[in-house]
Amino acid sequence: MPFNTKLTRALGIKVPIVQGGMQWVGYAELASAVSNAGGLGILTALTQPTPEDLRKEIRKCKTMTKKPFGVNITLLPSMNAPDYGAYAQVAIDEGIRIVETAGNSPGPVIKQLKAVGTIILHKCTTIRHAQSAINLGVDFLSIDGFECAGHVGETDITNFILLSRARQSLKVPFIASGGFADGQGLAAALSLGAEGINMGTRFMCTIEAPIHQNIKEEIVRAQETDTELVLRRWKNTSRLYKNKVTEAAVKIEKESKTGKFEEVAPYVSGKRGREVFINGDPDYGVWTAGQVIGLIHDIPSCDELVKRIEREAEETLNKASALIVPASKL
Ligand code: FMN
Repeated sequence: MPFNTKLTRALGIKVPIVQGGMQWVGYAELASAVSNAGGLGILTALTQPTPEDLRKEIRKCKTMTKKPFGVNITLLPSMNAPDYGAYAQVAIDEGIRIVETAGNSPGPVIKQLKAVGTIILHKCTTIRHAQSAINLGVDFLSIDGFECAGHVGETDITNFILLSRARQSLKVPFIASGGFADGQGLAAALSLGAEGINMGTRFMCTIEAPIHQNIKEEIVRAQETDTELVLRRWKNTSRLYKNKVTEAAVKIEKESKTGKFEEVAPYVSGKRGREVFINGDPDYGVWTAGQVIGLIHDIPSCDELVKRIEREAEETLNKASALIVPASKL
């Protein structure tokens, strides 16, 4: 039976599963496959070198799916910040109705998008940030627990607490992000009050994810202990796949007398991280992955994966409700 949540209704999707924006992974191939499977696929704006390239990618994605898909705009601290407004304008001009925002000071971009009625899913790792985003008028929060891949924030609160805090205190619907890979997880998220889930690492390990096969096989081999937190010293903590490069970066982070970011910068270079996905060498640079990596044991198509999660979630919720029996049957 189909799911019917605030998320599925607002986005016009069948299954309450969002594929989170992923730098160097969120191309049309993956986003269209997730949307065709009944979830929400998302293109990552900043994976495209310019706003015009994003326009081309959106047009390409439209040829690959007739279903809704979204665009992620991530605002990160940077010396030479990209022109976020121009990326957002391209999304608007191309008729994108759903945008996932993440990062610092999203106010101006959210204002620009809301002015034309775009549905905004905003990612946050604390309830305080969620409340600020609500004041900006976002439609859904995407609550990112400490288990998640990428920017985990600085408070280290896992989803078991964070989701219930969201349920208790937020006036806007939310989805659960970080640590989800199966239908049992979706059922748990719905039970905690979420309207759906967001997955990153799990979607990297699908047939359609446009990354090297070796990296997908590395994900299948990896365990939940194989991620590492980097850049905590600079309050920009990222959960990355633990490899030779993250180990070297963390060593410098711990031992540096100066605490200058320049010392660690070459190790965490985004360019080398991108190369990992192209050349398939997991030790070539840093790449993002969540603790959920320990729950991933195969490389299915997006369609197979989404159908499986849907089926497992339904079975799990049915099994759970069968645990409640009339007192007369005990
Ligand atoms: N989130 C963003 O908002 N912007 C990004 O550019 C971004 N890049 C990511 C790249 C990779 C390879 C991965 C795995 C995740 C990335 N994320 C990014 C986070 C995901 O959108 C999602 O929130 C996260 O993966 C959820 O945790 P999970 O991996 O446990 O499912």
